[in-house]
This record gives sequence, structure tokens and C-alpha cells, in this order.
Amino acid sequence: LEMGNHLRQAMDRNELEIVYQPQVDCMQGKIIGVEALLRWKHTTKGYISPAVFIPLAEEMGLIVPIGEWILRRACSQMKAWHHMLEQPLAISVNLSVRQLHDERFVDKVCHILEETGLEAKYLEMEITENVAMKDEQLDALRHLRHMGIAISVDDFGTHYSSLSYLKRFPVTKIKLDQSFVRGVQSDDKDRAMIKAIISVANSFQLEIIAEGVETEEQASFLVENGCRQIQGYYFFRPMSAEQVMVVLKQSL
Ligand code: G
Ligand code: G
Ligand code: NA
Repeated sequence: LEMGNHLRQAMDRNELEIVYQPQVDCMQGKIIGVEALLRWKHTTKGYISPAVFIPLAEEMGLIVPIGEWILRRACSQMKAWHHMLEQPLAISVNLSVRQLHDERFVDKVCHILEETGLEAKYLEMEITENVAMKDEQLDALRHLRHMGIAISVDDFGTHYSSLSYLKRFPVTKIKLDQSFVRGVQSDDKDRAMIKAIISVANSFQLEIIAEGVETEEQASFLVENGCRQIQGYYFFRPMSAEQVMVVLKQSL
């Protein structure tokens, strides 16, 4: 409860930060996008993982203002990067299903795009497979998709309803979960799972990106099997906006 109160003040105290992890297309050999990841630098407890405070933020109803804050910041940052790039990149932002419960969410997103000047096609929203999504939230998601925003399924394959999800949801991209990638060298079943998920993406004509790629062997296996988009420590760790600038300038 105490941490919850601190979280409430964290935004005002500027304790929330965003780090950005570049995503690479191995065939083109270049950065195609970045994922925005939230960080909380607590004044006394130090760094707190979003895995800990996002569920708390959801419980306390703080995910709506926090989600709006990160969306505005990330879009504005990407627009700034676009000014110095020949080929614009996409920014992907994690969405909590709770944010879709907010009936004004779609309007807020429209407003943020207008305000920052970022074109909708350069915004991607990552959403975790969720069986509990109702028609209202699905409608909001469809609305966002119609605006031109890309929708990706995060942690794909780790929850139950993967395939029916793809039928019901306006999805454009699958994010292959890092738990499967981890087993590339050691586990036949993980390799089989990866091939199966890539095949699903192809069948549904969806893009696919692998998460948590840490080694050359993992990257090679993925590329050989048709997953060319890679996110992970092997190429880039999540980094500050300043560091992203340096990396982007080097790759121009
Ligand atoms: O980067 P990291 O390992 O710390 O992320 C841990 C988890 O927190 C991931 O599942 C990630 O999707 C989630 N996460 C990171 N940033 C955000 C955010 O801005 N909003 C939401 N809802 N989840 C986030
Ligand atoms: O659930 P989600 O996919 O959003 O989580 C992404 C999380 O994975 C973030 O916490 C990010 O910091 C972390 N991450 C990104 N790349 C790697 C990697 O190569 N290895 C590991 N172990 N974690 C990674
Ligand atoms: Na994510």
C-alpha cells in the first residue's frame, strides 16, 4: 500500500523513465523500430521493475495516467528522431488491457498523435494475450487498428488462447516469447514451438519478431526459419533516448 502511494507521486517527482530497445531486421541489416519500456527509479528503494509495479498500477487505477504519460512521451520522442532520419522508425508501446477499459482511450490516442505530429502508422501497441477481453475493449482495439496503428501480441504462445486470439483480434504482428528463444540450443520442443509459431504467423499473414535473443546461434536459427526481426541483448539492450540517438547516427 505504501509503495502504491509512492507510485502515485512518482509521476510528479519525475521518477518514471523510459528506456528504448532497438529492434533489428536481420535481412536488411538495420534498425526498424524501438520498444518503449518503463522504468521506475525509486528515491530510496532504487530501481523497481515494471513487472512489479505495473500490476500495482493496474490495481490502483494508476495505469491509465501512467499509460497516457508513456504514450505521449514515446510518440513525441519518436517524432523527434524522425526529424533526423531518412527512413522513419516505428515506436512500440506496451498497453495494459485496463487502458482499453477507459472509454476515452481512443480519443486520447488520437489527441496524442495530433499533438506530437507522429503518423499513426509509426505507432505500434503491444498487448498481452488476454482471454478476459470483452467486446468493448475489442472495439477499441479495432478502432485503433482502423486509425492505422499496428497491434502486436506480446509473449505469444505462453497463454492459452493463442490461435482463437488471432481470429478475433485485429492483430498485425506476433512477438515470439523469449522463453522459447532461450531453449534454441538445448530444447527440441522449444525449436519445434518456434517453427510452429513462425508458420502460424505466415498462415495469418502477420509479421513476426523474436524477443530476448541473446546469442548468434539463436539469431541464426530464427533467421534460417523465417523470423527475420530480432529484439534482444545480442543486438541492443534497452537504453536511454540519448544512447538511441548515438546508435541511430552510427547506423545512418
Ligand atoms: O523491460 P522489462 O523486463 O523490465 O519489462 C518487464 C515487463 O513490464 C514486460 O512484460 C513489459 O511488457 C512490461 N512493461 C514495460 N513497460 C511497460 C509499459 O509502459 N506499460 C505496460 N503495461 N507494461 C510495460
Ligand atoms: O513482456 P515483454 O516482452 O514486454 O518484456 C520485455 C522484457 O524483456 C523487458 O524487460 C526487457 O528488458 C527484457 N529483454 C529484452 N531483451 C532481452 C534479452 O535479450 N534477454 C533477456 N533476458 N531479457 C530481455
Ligand atoms: Na512488450
